[in-house]
This record gives sequence, structure tokens and C-alpha cells, in this order.
Amino acid sequence: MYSHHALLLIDIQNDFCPGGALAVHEGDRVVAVANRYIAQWKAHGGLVVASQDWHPANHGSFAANAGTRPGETGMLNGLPQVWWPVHCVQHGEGAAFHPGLDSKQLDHVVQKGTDPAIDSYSAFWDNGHQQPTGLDAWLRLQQINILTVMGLATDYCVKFSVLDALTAGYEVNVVAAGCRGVNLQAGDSEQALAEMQKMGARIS
Ligand code: VGL
Ligand code: ZN
Repeated sequence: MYSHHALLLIDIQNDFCPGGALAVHEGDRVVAVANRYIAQWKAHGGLVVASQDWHPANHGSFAANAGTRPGETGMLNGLPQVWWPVHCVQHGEGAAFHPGLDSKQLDHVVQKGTDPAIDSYSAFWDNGHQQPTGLDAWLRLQQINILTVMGLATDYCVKFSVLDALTAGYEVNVVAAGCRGVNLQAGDSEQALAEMQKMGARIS
């Protein structure tokens, strides 16, 4: 039952948790949920994969590098961009998985957002769908065709990862209790879940 069904944990990193640079309200609350699912997957021999937002210090999505302020929007190399605080800088404490996450159990980690010229919300593709991260190829090699997804943030990296997974043909379950959103605008996370559902994801 778990042989074709992987658990995909999106960006459960310090900077998206309270005290972090891009803290998501209650972001740390997803850790206990994720750990329960990890234990369940491992008990059945299932694969557990995590993504990690992994930016170089000169990343173009950082307001400080664009001369803008966090939360403002603009264009980055021809794509719409929200400017973010400096976050998830490669090898920094903010980019590390939350210390409570049972990360020893991860079978595979995919890092994204490494190209300074383009952001990458999805764990599968950059925002311009130009370069794959390698996650799809890895999952295919493992013969995975069903994903259970949770993590941070509902309205950015979870949403775009789920939409790309659906487009790639995976059956996708989203664990809403294991997700929290940025909510730059009130209701963004609910809207994101509705959009994922409309595109074919099952929301539980
Ligand atoms: C994310 C904004 C910027 C996320 C990553 O993980 O949802 N959001 N970088
Ligand atoms: Zn980022």
C-alpha cells in the first residue's frame, strides 16, 4: 500500500517557524503532524522525502537585494515576484530543518531556489518551469505515483508543489492540519487549498 505512495514534506525549516526570518503563524505546529506521518510511513516501509528552500545570499527574491521592502511585489527577470526577507540562506541556521522534525528518517532531500535569478516555490520546478529540481525523476525511479503532502507554506510552496505534482500525473493528498500559510492577504491559505482541490488534489 505504501510502496507507490511517498510522503512529501515541504520546507519545514526554521525560517518559516516562529522566530524565523519568514515566520509563518503557527508554522512549528506542523512538526508534530509531520512526525506522526513519518512514523506511519516508516512503519510500512514507505519513502519520506522533504524539500528545503535553499537560497544563495545573493538571491533575487530577497527584498534587500532588489532594493524593495518585504511584502512588496514586482518582477524578477520577467516573472511576477513577491519580495521576501532574507531567508533560508544555504547552510545557515534558518535553512535547517526544524530541530523537532524527525529528519533522520528522510530518504531524500531536494533543495530548491538555488539559482539567484529565479525563485522556486515548487519542489518540482522553478517558477518559470525552466529547470526541474530532479524530484520528479527521483520519484519516478522509485515508482512512486501517489503523494501525501504537507508543510510550509500553504499558499506558496505547498500550493505550487501540489499543482506541479498534479500536472505531472501524481495522485495527491494534502494534509491540511500539517500545513500553515503566509497569508499576505487574509484567506490566502483557504483559497490555496480550494485551488489545489479544484485541480484534483484530495484535501484531508
Ligand atoms: C516559501 C516564500 C519564499 C515557502 C519559500 O516555502 O512557502 N515562501 N520562499
Ligand atoms: Zn524562498
